[in-house]
Amino acid sequence: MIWNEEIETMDRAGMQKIQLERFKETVRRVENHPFHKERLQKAGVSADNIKSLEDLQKLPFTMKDDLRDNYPFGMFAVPRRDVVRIHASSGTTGKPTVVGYTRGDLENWAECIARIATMGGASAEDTAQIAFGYGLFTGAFGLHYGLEKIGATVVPMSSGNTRKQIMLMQDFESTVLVGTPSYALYIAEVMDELGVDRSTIKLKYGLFGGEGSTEEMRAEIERRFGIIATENYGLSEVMGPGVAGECTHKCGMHINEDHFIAEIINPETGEVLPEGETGELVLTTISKEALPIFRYRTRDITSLRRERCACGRETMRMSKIQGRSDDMLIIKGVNVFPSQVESVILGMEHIGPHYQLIVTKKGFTDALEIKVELTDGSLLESYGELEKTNKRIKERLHSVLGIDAKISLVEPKSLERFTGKAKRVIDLR
Ligand code: DLL
Repeated sequence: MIWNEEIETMDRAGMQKIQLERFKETVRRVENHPFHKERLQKAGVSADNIKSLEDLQKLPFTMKDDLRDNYPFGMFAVPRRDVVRIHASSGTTGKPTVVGYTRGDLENWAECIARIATMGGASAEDTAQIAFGYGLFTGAFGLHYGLEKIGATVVPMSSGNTRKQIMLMQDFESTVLVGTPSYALYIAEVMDELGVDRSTIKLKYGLFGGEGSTEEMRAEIERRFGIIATENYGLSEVMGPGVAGECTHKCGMHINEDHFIAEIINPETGEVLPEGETGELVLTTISKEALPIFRYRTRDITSLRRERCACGRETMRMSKIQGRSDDMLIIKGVNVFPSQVESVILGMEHIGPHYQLIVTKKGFTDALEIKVELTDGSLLESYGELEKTNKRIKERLHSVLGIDAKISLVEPKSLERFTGKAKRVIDLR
């Protein structure tokens, strides 16, 4: 099923026409906004002189700091009375990043999610249990209204309270689970602990996002629940979830291109890269009223491609996020993304899908320790087996990533579990 056939299967020329019109409209709306005015003038860009989508490249990037510097509402481009919702992303230090929505923005948001939910298999027949945290985070409210729009029965369970989560999943016969992949995995684990009979769980689809996950992690989640798991992507600064999502063919996330223009840049030089190359995703909103943003540097590393998908959609697709440019660890000069480590350890015998990376500095040298959870605690009693497992992980990491790491095999269920976004890297340098 395709939610918005006209838009999602529109040919390139048609889509680019919409993009150009909306880009111009967005520029027109902010030409007198203090933050944008100066930047547009400096770049020599005005709504009247934009000729093609390439003109976007004349504009400077917008960074997270721009939002922080204008805390809380300085980036809003409409009068406060027109803002009907506010969200914020927590951030690790200091003030949160605040984002706002007009009524029109909320309608577009629900539309974007309706498309993504439909792509991922959901329909009016489904009961969707939302296990993202409700609150300032965009995840829960974002998915909520889009799922309601398609007519699904929404269960606003929120994150946490895992036993109740499972009970309601059984009693309400939820067919769609919405949350982070790491929380899904945790729910599956608690189901096992409680000895829940799989036939009492009616789940068919999982709509997961908010954090990265590898194909190996997806396979594990699909196997444990017996569902089709798709992922979706977004970030609060440009909307929240709803930027892009996978269809059930699972070959890249379809970007809602009539609302966002995507570019890929070299994160070091800022140069725009040709299609297909891997780099940092940069997003421009072309329908947002309350908080329009030009060329927002997401820090997320991905690549874009355009071929028509087997599902019939023509929209540009982005590959799985390989990591965030600010998450990339440089260990003894080698670039390492936590997702690469996840790919290496998942699927290995005796090893569960839970791990933690600890980076330290000894003198001038970086050291990486990877704590990996065993699936079977009895292995801890067999020194020989432990050594063998340890050696296998070490060798595989070395051959795939070219780095040496200390591997610590730890007891089952001893590493932290997450009900929201997982934090798997501790950098103590
Ligand atoms: O996480 C929005 C969202 C909620 C998307 C629920 C999808 C589902 P923020 O809290 O602002 O917003 O965090 C945005 O999360 O820049 C990525 O680094 C990461 N992220 C989100 N989705 C994915 C994904 C929401 N599918 C940041 N894969 C982004 C990898 C993701 N990373």
